[in-house]
Amino acid sequence: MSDPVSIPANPATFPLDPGGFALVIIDMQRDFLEPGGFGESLGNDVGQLRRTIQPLRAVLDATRALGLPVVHTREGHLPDLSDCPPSKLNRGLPSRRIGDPGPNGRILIRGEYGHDIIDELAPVAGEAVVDKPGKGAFYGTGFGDLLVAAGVSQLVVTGVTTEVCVHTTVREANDRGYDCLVLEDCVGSYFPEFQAAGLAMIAAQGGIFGWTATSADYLKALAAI
Ligand code: TIU
Repeated sequence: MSDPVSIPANPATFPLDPGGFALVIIDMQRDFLEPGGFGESLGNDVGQLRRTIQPLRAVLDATRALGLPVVHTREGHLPDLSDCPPSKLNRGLPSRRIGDPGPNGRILIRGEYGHDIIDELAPVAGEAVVDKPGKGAFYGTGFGDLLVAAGVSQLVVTGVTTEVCVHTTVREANDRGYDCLVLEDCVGSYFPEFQAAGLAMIAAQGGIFGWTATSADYLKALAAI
C-alpha cells in the first residue's frame, strides 16, 4: 500500500496509513436511531442522531470501494440477560427496560429487529460485526483480537453516541495503543452540548485521546490513496 496520507485534523494533522487502519462504526442500531428503542426509552430524541446517517454512508461506501477493513459494533444482551449486570438493567427510570418488549422487539436484545443495524448502513459480506455487552467495543468481545489479526494500528471511529459508546471505545483503544481519528459529522449525541464537549475532549491537551476531523477531509484522503 501507499505512503500515509495527511488529513487536516484537531489538534494536528493525522497521518492516515492506507494499509494500517480500520473504519469502526459504533452501534448504528435501530434501538438508538429509531423510535421505540433503548435510546427513546431513556427519554432521548432519536432524531438528534439521524444527521450522522448520510455522511457515514458516504464514508462507508468510499472505504468499501477501496476494500479496506470495516468493523460494525452492536450494543446488546443475550435473551436471558445473563450478560447484563443488574446495575445496567436497573439504572435510571426508563419507560422500558432492557429486555422489555417494544415495537421493534425486546429492547437491546441480540437477534431482535431493534438491535440490528439500520438498513442504510447494513453490513455486507466480509465486514466484521462485534456484539458487545458494554459501552466500549473491547470489553467482553473479540474486538481486540480482530484488530490484531487485521494488523491495524489506527482506527477511524464513527457512530453513536459520541459521549457514551464512541468515547468509551476511543478511550479503551487509546489505552491499548491505537491512534483514533474520530469523524466529527459521523458521530452523534442526543445532547448537542455533549457532542461539542465530547469532540473537544478527544483533541484537547495535544490529543489526549486522539484526533478529530471532518468526513469530507477523510474522503479526500481516501481519494488520494
Ligand atoms: N444512552 C446513550 O447515549 N448511549 C448508549 O446507551 N449506548 C451507545 O452509546 N451506543
